[in-house]
Amino acid sequence: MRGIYLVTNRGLCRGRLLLDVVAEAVKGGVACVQLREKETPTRAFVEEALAVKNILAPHRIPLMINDRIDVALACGADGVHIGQEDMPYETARRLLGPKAIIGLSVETWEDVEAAQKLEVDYIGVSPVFATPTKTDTKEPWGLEGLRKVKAFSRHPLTAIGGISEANAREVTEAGADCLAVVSAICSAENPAGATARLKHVFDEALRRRDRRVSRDISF
Ligand code: TZP
Ligand code: MG
Repeated sequence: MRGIYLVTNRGLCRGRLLLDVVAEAVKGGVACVQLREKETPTRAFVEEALAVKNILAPHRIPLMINDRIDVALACGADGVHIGQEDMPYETARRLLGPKAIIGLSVETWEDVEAAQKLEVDYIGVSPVFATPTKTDTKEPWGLEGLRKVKAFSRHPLTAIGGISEANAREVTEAGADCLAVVSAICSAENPAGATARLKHVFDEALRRRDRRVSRDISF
């Protein structure tokens, strides 16, 4: 999976319905959506997840659920994103099965090393930059940290934290296979346009990166 990865935050949608923002992101070409609900009661979370799935499924865009394996199972999501303090990867895999997409946040170098032994589908490099959207984070990786993780890890990288149109190019060049954003889409005046612009910057940077890699291989 490569592209723009929307992580939702209903509080940052400027009073708009989260479902409308998701639908706009789809119009803009989003590659994946993670529903992240920290305070929503379980029943409402499941209902919201089913509604988001209805928007995404016709476009074959994967729906990921943050942290809650039960909600993912209940709504038939494509996968879950787990953090270092959430359910252990092995347990999540056992519950969700071999086809589920499982992403794991890495916040330290030890996390990156430990993830090498796990069959996760991607690691979430978190946070790349400090961000007001989530303040209980560890030290930001920065672009240098992201490059180091890229050189070492066998897993695809989803970069998150402070990513915007202004830095999307350098984050992609540093090794991100997905750019995960909250505010750059949820709080955008035009979420479809914002998604499309991020995707354009990402696609261009990825093309350059792929060309560089194939040049390095052929010489
Ligand atoms: N995990 C690490 S940083 C972050 C999450 C959920 C928030 C990213 O938000 P933004 O607005 O894209 O910086
Ligand atoms: Mg979590």
